[in-house]
Amino acid sequence: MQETSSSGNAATLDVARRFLGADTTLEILGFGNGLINKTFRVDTPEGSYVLQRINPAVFPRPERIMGNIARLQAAAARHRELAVRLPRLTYLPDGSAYARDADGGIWRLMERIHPSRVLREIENPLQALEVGRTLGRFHRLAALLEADAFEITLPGFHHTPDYLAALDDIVRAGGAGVEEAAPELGFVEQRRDLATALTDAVERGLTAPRVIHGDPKIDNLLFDVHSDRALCLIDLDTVQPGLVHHDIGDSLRSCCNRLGESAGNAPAVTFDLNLCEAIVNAYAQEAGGLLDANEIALLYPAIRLIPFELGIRFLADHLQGDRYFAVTERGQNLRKARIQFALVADIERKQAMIRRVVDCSFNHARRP
Ligand code: GN1
Ligand code: MG
Repeated sequence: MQETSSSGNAATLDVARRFLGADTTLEILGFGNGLINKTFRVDTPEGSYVLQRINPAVFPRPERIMGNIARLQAAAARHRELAVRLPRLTYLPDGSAYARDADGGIWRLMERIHPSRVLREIENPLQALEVGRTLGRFHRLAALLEADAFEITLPGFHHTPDYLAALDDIVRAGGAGVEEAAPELGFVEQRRDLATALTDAVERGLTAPRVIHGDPKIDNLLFDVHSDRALCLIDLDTVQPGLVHHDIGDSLRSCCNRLGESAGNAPAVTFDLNLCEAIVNAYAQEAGGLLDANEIALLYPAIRLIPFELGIRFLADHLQGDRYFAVTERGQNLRKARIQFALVADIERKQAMIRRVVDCSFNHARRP
């Protein structure tokens, strides 16, 4: 997470004091690069925290998030051998894990994992290995839990056909921007079938929901400041039942695009096979045993699908006037959509090699 300069307002201060005590000296700063929630850093003489207002327009039942995080934390505590670190929550004096503000918004206060750093891009193979290892560990812990015991925090999240249907509706309604986006809409049109790759697989019983992270992009993995070791996956809002394929696809679409999600120039975007190999290898070493042959066969489709889905989400949001993903200027979500689609195109070019990486990694990991 990177610090920004905006400071907290009176309401933010009030909420922070409810968690930390009315007399605590504290300093509040804007914090992080998240696109959905409002995030602040709160420093007190005793410690440093992350304070977040969960975006109620995105998460219809934000209190459910806190229940899921508590369940995951309890599991991490029961299974210390897996050494999955999660940010600790601070509770209100009445034992509640969240505070409600005058507008009904929900806030939470968490430990700031410090010192730590966020990588702008993966710098070496060891860091890539850490990405795969950390996600694999997280999935091993999550696999010990009943997916049904976890609440849905974000209905329809990673349900690609719904995102495609929403885009279709927007296009059908017409409006400014649709014409300009013709090349991107054409790109989507040519790949319409891809949207159902994972939902169909679930219907056919080829894979099933487990507890997942939901958003394991590179910004959500904290690294040690002195070494290449990963410390902790953060941003647990989307911990809910989903497919491990969603997480693996999301991690790879984020980490293997070295130019990042906002790269200025879509044609230059590529999917880095070496990074993919290191991440998938480490993941398979850690969690390969969780996936059966059908699920392994679904990994390439998932790696192609998740950037496609995110591209559709960015594109739809652009056409709707940037209501969901925060932007600093008009056109940003369209450019981000182009970048995701450029990534999809490169993944398609590298299909045979990606499939080979997946097969070798998982076969190797499963050999006794
Ligand atoms: C959003 O808010 P943030 O930055 O953690 C989004 C993810 C996207 C990501 C793209 C709840 O995550 O699905 O992959 O942006 N989260 C939600 O950067 O929609
Ligand atoms: Mg998030």
